[in-house]
Amino acid sequence: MFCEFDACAEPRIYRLVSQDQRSPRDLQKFDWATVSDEEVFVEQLLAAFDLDGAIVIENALSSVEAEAIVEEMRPFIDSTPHGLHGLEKSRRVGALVARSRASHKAIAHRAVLVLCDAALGGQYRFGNEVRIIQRERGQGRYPWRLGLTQIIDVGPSQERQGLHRGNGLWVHNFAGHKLELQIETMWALTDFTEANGATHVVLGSHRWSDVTDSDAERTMTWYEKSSFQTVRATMKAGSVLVWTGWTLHGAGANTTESRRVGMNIDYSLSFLSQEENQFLACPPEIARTLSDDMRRLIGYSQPAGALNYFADCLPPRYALRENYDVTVPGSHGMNSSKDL
Ligand SMILES: O=C(O)CCC(=O)C(=O)O
Repeated sequence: MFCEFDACAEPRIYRLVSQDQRSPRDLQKFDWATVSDEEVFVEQLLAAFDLDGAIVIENALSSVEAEAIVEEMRPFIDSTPHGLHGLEKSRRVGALVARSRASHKAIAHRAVLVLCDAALGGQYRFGNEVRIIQRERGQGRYPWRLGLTQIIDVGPSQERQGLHRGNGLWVHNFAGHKLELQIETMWALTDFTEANGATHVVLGSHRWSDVTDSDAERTMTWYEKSSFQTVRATMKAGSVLVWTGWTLHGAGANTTESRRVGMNIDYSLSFLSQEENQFLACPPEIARTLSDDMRRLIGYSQPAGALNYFADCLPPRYALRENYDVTVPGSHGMNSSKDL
């Protein structure tokens, strides 16, 4: 997702890269259906992800599971106007956690969560730069959580989206900070082809000087439609493209008569704002029906120190208690701090 609010409206300028930084390679694809040794698989995923800033995991869901998500979301998709976010022939529909139980398998998919945990929790690319309060530099793990859930339904005649980096979202310019801020995914819920708008990705762009060096000479906008060489995330329904918040990417043009339905699920560091407010998208009355893991993943947790408490210094799980009412004194049921 790219940011669309005023604070980010001014184009950010970045350096044109030389031709030799543009990669002629294709996306590296991994088949989840054939994994026998998960540890080796994850090592390979991480190595490719580190090199290219994007990978595809095939068969992460079955086509039936992908279809079930579309089916559950169909009434919401069909009642959403086109163009709400600026792309005229597309529809974007969120709140997947609350609206589609079938989406939960994708949102909490083991392969994706393991990658997120290494990239965001462990900052495996920048480990020595980890600066956690009251820890030695390079020590500890950053908390992370779900940041966005969104069906991206690209209709016929939709033009290509400008190339951009997800990390343009955060208002603060993090270029040069050596921090992985978010991991983005695009699930193919229908087959993605070059003709129907498979996502464009610029391999290796997460390592360009405009993101690694905040003082790099800047001559190019993040959002500019550019001539950078891209690869296309063509994939069967049930596969998922995973990329870093620093990787240049954008939806392709749809020149077919059918719709390209994808599901964009992003994960970000817990001390950054969620792009899609999960507490509104999945309010307590729905969140309390979810598993503990899903509750934590969407943010009903106090991941570190005081971060994310509410009301009377309460951890968010209190908001999920059946009888809790923030306007009723004492409904937290605590007599002493030991009850927390
Ligand atoms: O739909 C796609 O393939 C990519 C969408 C995207 O990158 C975005 O909106 O930020």
